[in-house]
Amino acid sequence: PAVPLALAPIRSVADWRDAILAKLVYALGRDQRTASDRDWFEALALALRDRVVAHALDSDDLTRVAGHKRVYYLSLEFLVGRLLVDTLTNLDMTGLTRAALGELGADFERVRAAEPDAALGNGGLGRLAACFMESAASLAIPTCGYGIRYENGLFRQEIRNGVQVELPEDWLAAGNPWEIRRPERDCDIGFGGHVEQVGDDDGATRCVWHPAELVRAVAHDTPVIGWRARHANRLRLWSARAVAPLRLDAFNAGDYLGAVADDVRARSVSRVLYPSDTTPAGQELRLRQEYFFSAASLHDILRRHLAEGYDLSRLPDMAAIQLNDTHPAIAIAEMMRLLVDRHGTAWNEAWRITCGCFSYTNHTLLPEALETWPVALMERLLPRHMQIIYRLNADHLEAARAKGAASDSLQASLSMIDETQGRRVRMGTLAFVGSHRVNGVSALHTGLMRETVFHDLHVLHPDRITNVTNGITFRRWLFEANPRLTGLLVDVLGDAVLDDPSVLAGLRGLAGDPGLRARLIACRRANKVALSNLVGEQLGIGLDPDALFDVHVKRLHEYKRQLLNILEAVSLWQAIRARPAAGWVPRVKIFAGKAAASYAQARLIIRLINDVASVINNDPVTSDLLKVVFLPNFNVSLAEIIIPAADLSEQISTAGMEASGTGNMKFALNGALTIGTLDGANIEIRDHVGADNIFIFGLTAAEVAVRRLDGWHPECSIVASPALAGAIEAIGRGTFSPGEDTRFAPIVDELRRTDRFLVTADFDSYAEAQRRVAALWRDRDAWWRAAVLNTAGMGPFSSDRAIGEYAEKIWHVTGLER
Ligand code: 26Q
Repeated sequence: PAVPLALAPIRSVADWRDAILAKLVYALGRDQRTASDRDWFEALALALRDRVVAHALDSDDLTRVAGHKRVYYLSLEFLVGRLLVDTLTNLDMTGLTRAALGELGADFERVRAAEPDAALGNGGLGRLAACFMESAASLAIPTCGYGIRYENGLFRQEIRNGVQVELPEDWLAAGNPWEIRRPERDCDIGFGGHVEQVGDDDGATRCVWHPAELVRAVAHDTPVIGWRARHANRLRLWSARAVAPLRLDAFNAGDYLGAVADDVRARSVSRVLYPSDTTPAGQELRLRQEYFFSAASLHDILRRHLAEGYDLSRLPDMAAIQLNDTHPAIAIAEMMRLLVDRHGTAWNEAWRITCGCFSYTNHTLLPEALETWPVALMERLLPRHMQIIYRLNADHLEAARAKGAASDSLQASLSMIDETQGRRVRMGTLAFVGSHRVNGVSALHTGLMRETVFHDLHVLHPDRITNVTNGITFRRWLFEANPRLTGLLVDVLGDAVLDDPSVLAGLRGLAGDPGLRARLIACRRANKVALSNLVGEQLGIGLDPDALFDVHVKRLHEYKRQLLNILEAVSLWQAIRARPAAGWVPRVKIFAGKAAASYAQARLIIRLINDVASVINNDPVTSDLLKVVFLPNFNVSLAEIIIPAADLSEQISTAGMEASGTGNMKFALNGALTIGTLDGANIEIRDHVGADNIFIFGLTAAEVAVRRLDGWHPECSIVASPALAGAIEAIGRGTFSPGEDTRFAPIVDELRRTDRFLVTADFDSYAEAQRRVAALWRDRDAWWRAAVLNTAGMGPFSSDRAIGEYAEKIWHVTGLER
């Protein structure tokens, strides 16, 4: 390239200080003497963005010149959180920035806190996408993430009188200094209308779709810099607006609302993130979101491919397109439409190209969470895509018949159209059939995919399903969240631990080292003091940093069984009250997490936790021994404070229901011990940290399946367990809802009558595991030995390892060499 793209490195604090100040004055028009923390954050982010953008341009250029394959990660969610410290860490500019801000009279910690937390995701799936973006950049794999730039991300949670209240989160209110508008990348996306048949009518020949409505997709890029600034990628998020935002004729006639009505309707597409994780909403707006961003992204991918001078037949060599769950599965039909209708590609060749590019990650087996769309809705909103799906389905069922899957029941189960509850399109089947690889997110989950939901498709395509166990980026979840532990690890293991997670295994030989132990204890204690201060400020509850911090933070969902934990807390409280001097281990039970607004039972569990907390925390008999805390508004930034302060990590889902979990990895990496079921990645964590260093309890996935088949009754478990019966009875009698003993009736009834998530079945086993926890806690040496062995075993759970596996097994791409 003629222009040197990479900026000269910053050599001194003075240089960097002046660069930040220049942004404050010239880009923002603010005065140094009156600048707020937010102003400084913006100035700093803009100065950093210059440097990251330079890297991104450079990386892109290199990719193009080398003719290197690119990865496209399509995800309706990117739960990125704050980007400031992430960027500073990867550019190795944190120390410099502290000093520069100091010279400018600004405080680094307050500037850092002024950045809003970008919550464009619900939980695990969205955070996985964010970790993957960071790892792909760190491994120099040319990758572009595509998603929606929601105006309102996940709601802000307040707790009022124990009840969850949802408030809109306005993360863009003060502008977003990280992103760059890319008007030259905008494109128009159609909806509705009719299809003009050009050839014969089997759906396999060229058609012209005349949409009734167009929505403009507006591109915004956020550069993503990798570890040690090796490479930079971009996250391209689309926002929606009308093609003609203002109807002047209506405006001039005095119809001010009518003049902008089209724009309001168009903008609704990128207005808000669907806040229901795992329970599909089923509304038309969701399908519009899915198609809107899939179509804009594919348009962009094909445009780039053609602009770089390649033939469409070479697309599978140049582009790997990963579907993060079925949410973007409509992209498969859109790819066929673009190839066949727009570019005149023959049907079979178009299908070869499509399957060669696409792969699909499944994140759940819950039948109610597998997306299906009513055929009637698809026909109305995406008529050409519905035709294409019918034709793909006919080809697919014909191929199945040829392989012997000819019976009516097999054909019905394999079909892309579900005829059992009205006619609905099975997006999971479309994604499976149109992908060359389909992956689960943990070994157990992948096995269950083969055996259950995708069994028949798996028999048809036995090499398609593969496992890639999830991972987390150690930059954010260790280096940034826990600088104390990171410093200690570097002291003990050397700088190599920063670049190679397998170096962590070197800790194993030091598990009994008293010097290391003392330093680990000091570091954990400091993290616990920091969390205690936050709890004191936010809730006015005083915590003892020497108590065992027992932490359960994640989305509220019945299968994640926060209810099991709070029942055990109630029963523990009753036991302490009965024998206050029995030598109890002081414990703080910490909860945090959001419930989908429409999920009544999950909201009620939040209320129960808060109501139990107010009774227990005000009981003078138990006050030194047991506290219960519910921290409101769990998000990425709060997780970064909570996780390094945890002693015990609660991962207690009903076995077979948590596809992987990634919080489990974050805690164990930071040295918390896990109490958990044999579910998702817990199993692999046990294998790597050692069965003696994790508290496993409860039914296995196979035993859960048997129980459900046999039709067990929760009353048997309750009668057999006085501790459980006592806890349920206290809740039912209004101990935690004085004057309103029916408040928790839906919970008590569910436990006594159906107990779909086997809380009662696992209660005694869980309580027994908690006693093992307390026993080990008393043996300080043994506890810290186990803690060291947890951190030591977590190398394989780096998202660099996960991305390396995707690159090798699924995308067939390598890192870019410099
Ligand atoms: C679907 C349709 C309509 C509206 C919303 C949705 C929707 C949204 C989000 C469905 C599911 C989700 C999120 C799912 C999720 O976070 N799954 C988690 O993915 C993690 C990463 O693989 C796993 O570790 C977790 O086990 C899994 O629960």
